[in-house]
Amino acid sequence: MNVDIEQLNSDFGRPSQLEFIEGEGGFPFISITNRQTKALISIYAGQVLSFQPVNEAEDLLFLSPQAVYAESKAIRGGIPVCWPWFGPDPKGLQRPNHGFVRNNYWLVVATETLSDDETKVTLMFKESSKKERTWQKPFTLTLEITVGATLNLKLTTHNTGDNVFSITQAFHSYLRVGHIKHVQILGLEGCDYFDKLDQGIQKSQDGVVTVTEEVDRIYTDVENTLLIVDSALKRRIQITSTSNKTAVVWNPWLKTSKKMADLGNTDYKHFICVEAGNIAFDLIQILPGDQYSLSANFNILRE
Ligand code: TA6
Repeated sequence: MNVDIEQLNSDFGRPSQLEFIEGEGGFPFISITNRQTKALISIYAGQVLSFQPVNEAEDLLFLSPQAVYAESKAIRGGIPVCWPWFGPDPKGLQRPNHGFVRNNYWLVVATETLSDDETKVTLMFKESSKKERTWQKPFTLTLEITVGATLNLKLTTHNTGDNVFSITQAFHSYLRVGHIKHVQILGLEGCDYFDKLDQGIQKSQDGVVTVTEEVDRIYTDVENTLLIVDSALKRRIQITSTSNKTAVVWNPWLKTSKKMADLGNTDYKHFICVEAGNIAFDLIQILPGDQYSLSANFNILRE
């Protein structure tokens, strides 16, 4: 797709806060700098790639140095949006894992300077944006990204057709950590989870989550606040979400990382995916004319 960076800047640029630039692979990126934070967003995939408050030495997010920036591919890292299904194609039609909006272009519909401290970008994904022809439900999908002292995402699905449809979805956030062995995830204690690495068997979380091997779990009936305690970077990441009952914890560890061309063999030590979403049985039905919003706020707390 041919995107005119100059035109984007003239239509949506925000002097001294927001600029469109040519990013990796020629993709148009949105570069934001305000009094609180620096951030980078890819219009392709509608994906936040970087968010770094001014007083933070490290980014909130992990972005793979080996990420591939090419049409039809997903970008490894940041916060991919999984929609309208999470995980493998629910119909087994071999459509892409995690849906089709993380590997297509979105549209910029608005940018706002909320204050010297806060900048907002609104992206939209419409039926016409997709190459996917097998999911024929009339919809619009809006992603509002607010970049300030914290990062706020709101994903709204609008059913513009005459028939009900169902979705699963998630913010597949790759959170940067100092070292995976010094990470604890708080807020999932006592929750049940489906262990995707053990035939989807349902298990119960005993105590806080620590990661010492590959994990891929769908936690159910989760609290809306999760805390990732990183004693190596001496910080905590608080995720506060609304409208979701499920969350995923994923780390590929060494063996699976080795099979992934867009991830270095030892990168798994430096991120944990903690993903707020409506996943598996947390299927969301949207009636004609109705809309549904999933939100997540990411806040770095200093020890
Ligand atoms: O969120 C966890 C997960 O669904 C895992 O099963 C794992 O495969 C991961 O996402 C990455 O998926 P991707 O399609 O981006 O390679």
